[in-house]
Amino acid sequence: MAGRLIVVSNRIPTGDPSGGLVVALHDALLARGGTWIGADPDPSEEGRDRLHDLGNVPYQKRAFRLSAAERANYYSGYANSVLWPVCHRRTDLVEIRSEYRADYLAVNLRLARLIAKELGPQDVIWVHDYHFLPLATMLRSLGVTNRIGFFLHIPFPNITDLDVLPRPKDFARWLAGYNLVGLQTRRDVARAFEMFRADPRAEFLRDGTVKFEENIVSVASFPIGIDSEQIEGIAARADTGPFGAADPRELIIGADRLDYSKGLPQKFEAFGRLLQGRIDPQARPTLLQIASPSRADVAAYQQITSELQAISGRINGRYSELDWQPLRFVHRSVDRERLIGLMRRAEVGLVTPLADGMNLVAKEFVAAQDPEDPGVLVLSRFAGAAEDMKGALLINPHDLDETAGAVELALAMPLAERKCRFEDCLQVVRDSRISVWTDRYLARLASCVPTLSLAPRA
Ligand code: ADQ
Repeated sequence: MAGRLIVVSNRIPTGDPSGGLVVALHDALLARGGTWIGADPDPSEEGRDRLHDLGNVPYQKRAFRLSAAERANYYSGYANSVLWPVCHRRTDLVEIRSEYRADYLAVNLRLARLIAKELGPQDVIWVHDYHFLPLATMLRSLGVTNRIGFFLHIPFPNITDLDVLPRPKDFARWLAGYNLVGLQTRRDVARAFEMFRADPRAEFLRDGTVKFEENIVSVASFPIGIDSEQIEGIAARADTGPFGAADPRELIIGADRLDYSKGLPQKFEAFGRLLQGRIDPQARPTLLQIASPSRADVAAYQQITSELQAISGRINGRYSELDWQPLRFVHRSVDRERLIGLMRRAEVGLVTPLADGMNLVAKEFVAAQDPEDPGVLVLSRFAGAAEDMKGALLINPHDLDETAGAVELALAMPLAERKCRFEDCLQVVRDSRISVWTDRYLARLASCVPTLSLAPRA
């Protein structure tokens, strides 16, 4: 009989599960029983030697505590000021400090010890994202032979960017502690293989797995998705907008976490280009950019916020009329149903990341459309979602004219072509729906070669 499932993620949901990934993991835990482990949102020095019970659900939810210094060094520091920029091809933003790496390792080791204490022999561990890269090697060093899977939600780094890390060779060794490394796209898998090929400690086996010292790791792509049925349902009955009498004829929507990887300055500038070259000023296109606040304690995020305020001020100063503000930059989270309603109302979804693991907004925009009169998705080639979404208008977000041209094309696109592109995209969204993703990943993990022997390692 299959053992329990242990899910490890930085954030642990409190309250009722909502949102695709949270619900999918919740369902997997309900089906198998187990424990969801995440960081306690409130920093505290107390009780760091145990996991704290949170909430009453049919499976356990448990939190590990971080001190304020650990939160700064492990989370804002190594995870978000080193690994995040390295994986998103922004090595210019990497901030290296010895205490970041020291606390990243210390937090992971403490967590490994807490998990090892509670583990049953058949339990399967599923670790999520870059906050926990070394967790498997640490569990192995404590004698754990259970199946351990890892899923990286963000892009796999370019091999040359790994050299920016304080100890570049750690990356491959940490990943090799897992039985299965799941990545978002086939291109990510190709980059991971390139890293292993360049490493003398790694050997490719005939079945495509990688033998790394005493471990055997499988690497495969599992493109993450959304609960498309749920979003289609919400969109069909949603309130489509707060605009009232000022309802724009042409609405372009953007919704992103406010992050430098999302290409927001490029999006704003491309929209400025579109206004500049616009033949029909009567159409009054409006870009509504909703950007949820994120990681405000990291300097690079404060900088991007000021930059966006400056660009939107410049564009609005130049093109606004008494009754028309072309660029609306709303710096807050909005309620999910309202956001889906706005996506349905929009003629164009504009998604412009410079690097992105998948980008769920692109998939949500598609699922939210009215099948009888769908909007058009304009999507960066650098989002993982672009690998399969051939019905979108794919752009290079660095090329402002190309982006502006694609938005023009989308706004003028005849209904028949819009429908055809939408149907293509919707098929991709439905095929990659989140429940399929969870099942595929866990089935693959169950079929991986088990870890049989352990050699002590540093
Ligand atoms: P994110 O970088 O957070 O996720 P994304 O995949 O787009 O990026 O997911 C964002 C989620 O937040 C979406 O569900 C979206 O609707 C919601 N959202 C965005 N702006 C919002 C706003 N202003 N108000 C309310 N909700 C908002 C990381 C990786 C991605 C990967 C996902 C999942 O960076 O590449 O797709 O994990 O693996």
